[in-house]
Amino acid sequence: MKSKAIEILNNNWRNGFTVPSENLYPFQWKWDSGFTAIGLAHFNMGRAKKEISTLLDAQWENGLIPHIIFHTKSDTYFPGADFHCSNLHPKASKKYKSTGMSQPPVTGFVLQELYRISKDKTAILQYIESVIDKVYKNHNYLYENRDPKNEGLVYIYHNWESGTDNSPVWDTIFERMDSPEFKFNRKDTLHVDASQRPSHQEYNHYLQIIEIAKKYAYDDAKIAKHSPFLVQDPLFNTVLIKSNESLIKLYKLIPNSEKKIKQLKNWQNKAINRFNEKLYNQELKAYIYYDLRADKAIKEITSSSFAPIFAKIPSKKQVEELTQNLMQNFASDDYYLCASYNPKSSKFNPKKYWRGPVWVNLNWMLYKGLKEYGYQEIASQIKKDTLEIVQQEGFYEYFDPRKKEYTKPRSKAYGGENFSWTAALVLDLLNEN
Ligand code: 9WN
Repeated sequence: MKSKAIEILNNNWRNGFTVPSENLYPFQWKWDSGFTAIGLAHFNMGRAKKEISTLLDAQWENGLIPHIIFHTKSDTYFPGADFHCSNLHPKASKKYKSTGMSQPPVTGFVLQELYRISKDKTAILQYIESVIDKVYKNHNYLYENRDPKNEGLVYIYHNWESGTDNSPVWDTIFERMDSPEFKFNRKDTLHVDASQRPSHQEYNHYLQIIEIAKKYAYDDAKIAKHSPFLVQDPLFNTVLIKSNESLIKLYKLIPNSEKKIKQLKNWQNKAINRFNEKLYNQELKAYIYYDLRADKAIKEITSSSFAPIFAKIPSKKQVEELTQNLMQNFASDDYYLCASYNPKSSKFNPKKYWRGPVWVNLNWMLYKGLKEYGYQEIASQIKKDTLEIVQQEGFYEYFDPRKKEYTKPRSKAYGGENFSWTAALVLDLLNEN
């Protein structure tokens, strides 16, 4: 399994960065890049560093790190750079074409992972010193521009920023939108069966939000005022909090960092308090989402509802409730952990992208968090489930959570094949003692 994972990462390497999956995703994606670097670090630290440096090189002058960096031309993906027109923003990268949105800010905790994995702590710390301020600048951008009410929680303005693109959570937002019918050719469904991808109507909404952002030249304050999609997402905020914590730990190893540590701690305290106040739902015993445009909570349980375990956000009581919820509703004898959407809901679809399938990056985060809290048994089950489905089906993008499907001969793995973060994170799990 290890050698296959390395082979995939080698094949997906493109002279400076890794594509998530050949043809389906032919560019560099922000959170993919971070997860992939963790895998690369196990066999080629130079490449792991280069992956992160390339990503950070595309940072905008205002601190935003874009969700896609279009390094090369490719006609196998839509929408490309020509649709996004991110150069409408005066501080967009002049060097690279990119989207005008971001993705979960994984880079901070990824640097800490590189430090953990590296055998040469002096060399890796030297590297971290050379890039860490860019990551800090990215967090500063998020708190200064994505938190209009100064709550300590940042918003996302597009479902693609969440990374969990077509989660049923966004349905109520799209129902309120009156998006036009765009004329475009889907490219994703040339590579993957349409039953596993978002619908055409969903794409109309995705494109419409971008059109609105373009109308305001990707200005954050105007987006906050006018975007139909404006959400405090538990996963995005969890990742930011986890990365804050990592930056604090790493800056402690770097001289003259007191001011930044102080600022990070301020962000962190405020964020964790508000997160628990606003996003923990006592009745559902899970973290939920907040729709800032409608000014109300979206009470849905997804794998992101458990993600705060990764950043030590829940109290002991909350983590106990969360794990009970996870085991009762998402595990049982019938499902592999962890479905991306509540399997007991009528909208659960075990094949369709973020509406049900298991994703390895979410499993990896849950595994790490549960271990830290001392929930060794559940953590081990997540690791075992992850390795079992990949072993049986291959390094796919997402997997069917229904165990009984695995007794049948046809494929239970969906989306892109030879998927980079699946390979990278499996490699990390396999290299653990
Ligand atoms: C849009 C690259 C990305 C992941 C996302 C995943 C999918 C893109 C798409 O692929 O999204 O960003 O075109 O469907 O949902 O999490 O980063 O792997």
